[in-house]
This record gives sequence, C-alpha cells and structure tokens, in this order.
Amino acid sequence: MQTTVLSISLLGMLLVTAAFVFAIRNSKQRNDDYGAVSAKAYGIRRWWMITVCAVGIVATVATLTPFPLTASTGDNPRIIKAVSGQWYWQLEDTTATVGEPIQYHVSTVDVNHGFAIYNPNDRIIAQTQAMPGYINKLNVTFTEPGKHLVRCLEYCGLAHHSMIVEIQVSEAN
Ligand SMILES: [Cu+2]
Repeated sequence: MQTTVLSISLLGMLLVTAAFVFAIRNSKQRNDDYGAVSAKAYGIRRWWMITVCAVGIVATVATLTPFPLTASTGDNPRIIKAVSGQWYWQLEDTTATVGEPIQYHVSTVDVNHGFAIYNPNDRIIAQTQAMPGYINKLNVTFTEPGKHLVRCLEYCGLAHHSMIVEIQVSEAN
C-alpha cells in the first residue's frame, strides 16, 4: 500500500516537472491574439468559478463534522510523550486501554510532522501537528480495542511514508 502511494506520488511529481519543462520551452513564443476572448466566455468563466467555490465550501463544511477530530477526556488523563523526527515516532507507551483518557504530548526534534491515529478500520480518530518548539496536546479516549496505527500526515522528506508506529489498545477489565 505505502509503496503504491509512493509510486503514484513520484509519477505525479514527474508529470508536474514535465509540465514545467513544456511551459519553459514554449514561453519564448508570444501570442498577441488576446482580443479573441469574448464577453460570453468571461461570463461562463465567472459562473463556473462561483459554482466551483460554492461546491468547495459545501463539501468542506459537510466533511468537517464532527470537528475537531479529537475526543474530550476526563479530568486526569494519562500523559504519553510522543516525540517525532526524520523519520520515526518515539512513543513513551504504545499501549492503551479502551475508555482510558489519554493525552499525547506531541513534539518534534527537527521539522514539522503530522501525528494521526488510525483505528483498526484505517479511519483517522485523532490528529495534531508536531511543530518545532511546541508541545501539542492531543486528547484521545479509545473506543475500540485492537491495532491502531500512527502515521505522519505531513510530508517531511524522503522516508515520510515509513513513519508508522503501532498502538495496541486492549479491552477494559
Ligand atoms: Cu512526514
């Protein structure tokens, strides 16, 4: 899965590079025929623009709920330090219990990383940024047992895709 994503990313980068090379190669030719664009075309473009913005706003609002992507915890959450770096996660504890309030203290030793927890169905249940000079606190109360994965959500260099660590969540006693 990760290798496939990496291959697709590389292919995308290659296409963008090709587009840039094409544009640079052809930028010497000048086209003076700008008058041909009619008022009608501008009208269509305006409505197209408004439609695209409206769809974008509706889609954004509709997909943001529930927001933020974090569960509230009790008064005394267990604090677990989560340090990141190129290219690893170092969690003080990689185990948790269903229903136990946890607060991850997320930091980084180098560049920005994205700390995202995926449940066993590969859905994000909580996420925050790891930012140089900051400790970001993320409240999580796991609702289901099983293997949860932490993945990096912010492209941070060559081996970004390999920043994965497991959190084993066990059933409450
Ligand atoms: Cu990353």
